[in-house]
Amino acid sequence: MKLDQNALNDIGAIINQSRRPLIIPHRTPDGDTLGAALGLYQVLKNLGKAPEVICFDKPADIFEFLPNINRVKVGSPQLDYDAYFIPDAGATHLTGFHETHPQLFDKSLNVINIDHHPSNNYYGKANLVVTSAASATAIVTEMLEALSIPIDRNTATCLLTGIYTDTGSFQHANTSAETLRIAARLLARGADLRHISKSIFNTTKISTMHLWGRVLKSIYQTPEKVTMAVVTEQDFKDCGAVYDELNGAVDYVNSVPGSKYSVILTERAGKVKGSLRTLKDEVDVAQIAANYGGGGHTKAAGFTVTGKLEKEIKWKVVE
Ligand SMILES: [Mn+2]
Repeated sequence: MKLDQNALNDIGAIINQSRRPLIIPHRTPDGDTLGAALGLYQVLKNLGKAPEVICFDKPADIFEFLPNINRVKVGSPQLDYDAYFIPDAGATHLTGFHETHPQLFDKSLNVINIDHHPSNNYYGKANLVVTSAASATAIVTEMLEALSIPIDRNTATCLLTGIYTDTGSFQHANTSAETLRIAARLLARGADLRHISKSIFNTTKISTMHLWGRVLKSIYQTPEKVTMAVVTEQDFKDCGAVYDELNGAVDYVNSVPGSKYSVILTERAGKVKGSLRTLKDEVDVAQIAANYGGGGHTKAAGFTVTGKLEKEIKWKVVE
C-alpha cells in the first residue's frame, strides 16, 4: 500500500504533540470504523495520551467483544481536543456532525481523515485516503507500522475486526494478497480471529433471523437480472429489529445465481435506502447508485431518496 509521505509526516507530528485526542467513528458504526477507532484508542493510550471516542450512534450489540468498546460515548463532542481522528467516513455527513460541528471540516482543527472510500473529499488537515485499501483498518495498520507505533494484542484484534467485516470475512473482491498479508501480520501480533468470527458471523439474534426471513421472502428477480428485496418500516416493527440487523442479509440476496447485481430497498423515517452489491467484474454499482445521488465502492454501494415503499400487485388473465 502506498501511503502519502507528507500525510504520514503530518500525522506523526500531530500525534507527537497531542495529549488529548478525540476519535470519531462514523454514524451507524460498522466493524471497520469501530475497529479503527478502538485500535487508535488503544495505541494512543499506550503512548501515554488521554484519548476519547465519541460516536453519533450507539454501536450494535455484536461489537460488544471489541476491547474498550465501553469507552465509546454516544453524543456530541466539545471541540476542545488537540487532535481529531475520523476513520472510515467517506463523506463529512457520515459523522453526523457536519451541520453541528462545521469546524471539524474546514481544516482549522488537527483533523486526521483516514479512509478508503473513493467519495472522500479530503476534509481533514491531514488526509490518509487510500481507495485501493480493503478497509480503513488496513490503512491504520500500515500507518502505525510506518510511524513505528507498536501494535499490541488488543489493537490487533480491533484492526483485524475491520478488515474481517469490510471484506465479508475475506470473501469480497477487495480481499487482495496485500489485505491477507496485513491480516497475517495482525494475527502474528495476537489478534483473536476465532473470537472475531464467532462474535460477528456466528451470533444471530431471533429478531435478526425474523427480519432476514422477511427479506428473503421478498426476493425477486427483474427481467434485467437484477435481484431485488424489500424491507418496510413495518417489517422492522413486526420483528422488533433495528436497522443494523439488516447487515448480512444483502449477501444472501446477492447469492442468487445469474444475478447482475442485487438491491435491498429499505424504508426508514420517510426515506428509502438502497443497498447495492454485485459479484460481477463488469458491473460498477457505485455508478448505478450515483444515478440516485448515492455512491460507494464498485462492488458495494448505496443511495438514499425521499419517499416510501408501496406494494404493486400485478394481475393477469389466464385460461
Ligand atoms: Mn470501511
